[in-house]
Amino acid sequence: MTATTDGSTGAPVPLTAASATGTAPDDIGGRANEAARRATEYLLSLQDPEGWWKGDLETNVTMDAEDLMLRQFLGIRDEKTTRAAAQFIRGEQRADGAWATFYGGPGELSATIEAYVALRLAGDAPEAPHMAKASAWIRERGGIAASRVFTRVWLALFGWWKYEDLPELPPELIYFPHWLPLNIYDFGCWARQTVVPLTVVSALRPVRPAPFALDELHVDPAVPRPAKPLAPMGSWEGAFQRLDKAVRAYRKVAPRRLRRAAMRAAAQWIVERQENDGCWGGIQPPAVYSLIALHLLGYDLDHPVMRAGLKALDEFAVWREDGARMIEACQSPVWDTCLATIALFDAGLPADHPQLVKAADWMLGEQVLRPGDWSLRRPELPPGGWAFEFHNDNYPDIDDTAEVVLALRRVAHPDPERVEGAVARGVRWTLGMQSRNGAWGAFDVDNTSRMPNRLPFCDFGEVIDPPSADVTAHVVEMLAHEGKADDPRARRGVQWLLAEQEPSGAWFGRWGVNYVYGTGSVVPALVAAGLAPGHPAVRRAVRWLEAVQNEDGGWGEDLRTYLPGGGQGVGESTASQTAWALLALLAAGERESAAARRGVGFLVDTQREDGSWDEPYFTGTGFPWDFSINYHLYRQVFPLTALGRYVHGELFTGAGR
Ligand code: R04
Repeated sequence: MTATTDGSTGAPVPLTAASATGTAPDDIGGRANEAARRATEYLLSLQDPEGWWKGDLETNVTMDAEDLMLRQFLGIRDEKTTRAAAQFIRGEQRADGAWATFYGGPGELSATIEAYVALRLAGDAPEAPHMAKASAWIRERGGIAASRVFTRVWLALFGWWKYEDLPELPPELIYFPHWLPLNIYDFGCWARQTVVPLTVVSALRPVRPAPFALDELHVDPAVPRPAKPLAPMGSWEGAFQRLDKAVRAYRKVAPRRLRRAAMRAAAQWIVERQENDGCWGGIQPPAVYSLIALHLLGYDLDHPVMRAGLKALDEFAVWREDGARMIEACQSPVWDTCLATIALFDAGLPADHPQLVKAADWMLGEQVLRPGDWSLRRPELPPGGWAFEFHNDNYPDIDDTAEVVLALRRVAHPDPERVEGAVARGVRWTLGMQSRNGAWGAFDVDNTSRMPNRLPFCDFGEVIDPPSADVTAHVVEMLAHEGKADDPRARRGVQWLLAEQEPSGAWFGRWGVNYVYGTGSVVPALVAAGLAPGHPAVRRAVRWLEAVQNEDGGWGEDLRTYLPGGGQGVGESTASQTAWALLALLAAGERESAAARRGVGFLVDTQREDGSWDEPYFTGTGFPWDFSINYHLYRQVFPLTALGRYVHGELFTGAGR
C-alpha cells in the first residue's frame, strides 16, 4: 500500500495565502498556517532539478586547514585554493585570536593550531596582529604538545613534531581476526576508515620538510617535554600505556616482510573501499588520510585511484559568494531529501505533488543494494539500506534508512510496486541490523567494544558506534508506521528506549544537540508505537520540555550540555530545536497547551520574510562535544514539519494502519 492522505484527519487542508491579511495577532492557527505556506514555498525553491535537497554542512576550520596541509604534503597546493581557504579561515577567527569548533563556542587548542598553520602556509606572517594573537593564545594553553593526536600527526608530516612522541599504530592491525579485541571492525566505520590509512603513516613516518619553522607554537622549544609518569599497572590507562611501549619495541623488531605485506593489505583494503565518485565513506577525513597512505605506498598522483580521490576532495569545497572557500566534512543529500519530503507532506503538500514524486524517484535510485562493512556481522542479511551521502555504498546507515522509508510512504508514487519493494528491503535490512540489546546504532550491529576508546591514539571524538536513543527512535517510528508496532523486535526497541530515559524525563541526543533532539525523536516514536500520551514516560518528557522552555517561547540547547555538569536543554532558542520540542509536544497530545502555542509563536515570530529562518547555532552532532555540525537545512525542514503538524494534526498515519 502506498501512503495516502486519507488518514484519520481527512485529506490535507489546502494552504491558503488568505490568512496573511486580517489575521488577529492571537490567531496562532492562522499565523502558523501562513508561516507553513511561506516555509513550503521556500523549501520547494531549494530542490535540485534531479529531485534532491542538500544544505551546506558546516563544521569547523580543521577541515579547511587539513585540506590545505594535504595539498602541501602532496605538492599540489595552488594559489587560488590557498587564498580562498585562508580567507574563510581568517573570517572564522575569534576576537581573542583563537578558533572555536562551533558558533559561540570557546577557543579550541587543536583547531587553533591547525588554522594557524594553514594561514602560515598561505603566507600570513607570524608577526601580523591576528597571527601573533593566535600564537600567544596557543602558547598560553601549552602549545603543540597539548594538542590532540590528529593535530600532532599532521605536524609530524612536515617535521614540526616527532613521530617518536606520537602513539604507535601498527599496520599489522589489518591482520587482527574479527574476534580479537582492537581488530579494525571493533572501531566505528568512520574511525576504521581513518585508522587503516594512519597505520601506514605510523609505520613509514614520512617527513616532507616545511617551508618554515613553527617555534612560536612550542611553549619552550629548548626544553624537552617531561615524560608522562606511567599510570598503575592494574588500570586500563596503565595497561594501554604499556601496550604502546610494547608496540614501540615491536616496531624495531617487526619482520620487514610482514610489515610490507601488512601495508599492501592496508592499501588493498583502502582501494576496495573507494566509492565510484573517488571518495571514501562520503566523509572528508578518511579521504584525506587514504590519499596520503596510498601516495606513500607508491600510488603517484596520476594513478586513477589518486586522480579520482583528488577530484572527490574538490567536491567537498563550497565556494561562497564573497570568494571564501569552505570545506564540508560530509554532504547530506539523502538525509536532507527525506527530511524535506516529510516536512512538505506534513505541511499539507499533496502526496502526488510533482516535486515530492521527483524526490521519491531520486531516493528510490539511491538505495544501496550491495553488501558493505556491515555484512561482516550480518553475512546472511540482504542489503537494502540508504546512506547519508551521494556516494557511500559501503556504509548505508540505519538512521537514513528509517527516515527514507518514512518519507517514501508519504508520496503517491506512480509505480507503487517499486516503492513497495524498496521499502520491504529497507525494513528487512533495518530489522536485521538490530543490536543484541534491542536498540540500533547508526552504521553497525553491536559495535560496542570499549577497547578502541582506551588507545592513547584515540583522544578525539567517538570511535565506536553503539546504539543510541535517537536512531532507535527513528527505527521504532518507522516500524510502527509500517504496521509492525507489535513485532517483538519493535517492542524490544521500545523497552530499551523506556529504560534509557534520563531521570529528568529527557533522552540523550547522539546525532543532534542534545536532549531536545533525543526527546524530540523519542516521544513521537513511542506514541507511534502505541504508548498513550498519558503514559508516565511521555508525561515526564512533557514536563521536562515545559521546564526548559525559554522566555521567548522557543527551545535551545548549547553544545556545552555534552560536558559533565553542562545541564540539559539550556541555551539560546533556535528554530530547529524549538521544532524538535514541538514534535514531542504535539505527539504527546499537547497541541492546545500554552507551551506548544508559545513554541509555535516563536517560530512564527522569528521567520524571515522569504519563509526561511536564521540559525547560526550548531544543532547537529558528529561526535558529542568534539565535532559539531550546522546542517543548513535543519532550520527549514524541522520548523516546517512542526508547523505542519500543528496546523493539520497528523496527516500521515502510515502504511500499516
Ligand atoms: C544525522 C544522522 C545521520 N547519521 C549521521 C551522519 C552524519 C553526517 O555527518 C558526518 C558524519 C561523520 N562521521 N564521521 C565523521 C563525520 C563528519 C560528519 C568524522 C569527522 C571527523 C573526523 C572523522 C570522521 F560531518 Br576526524 C560518521 C546517523
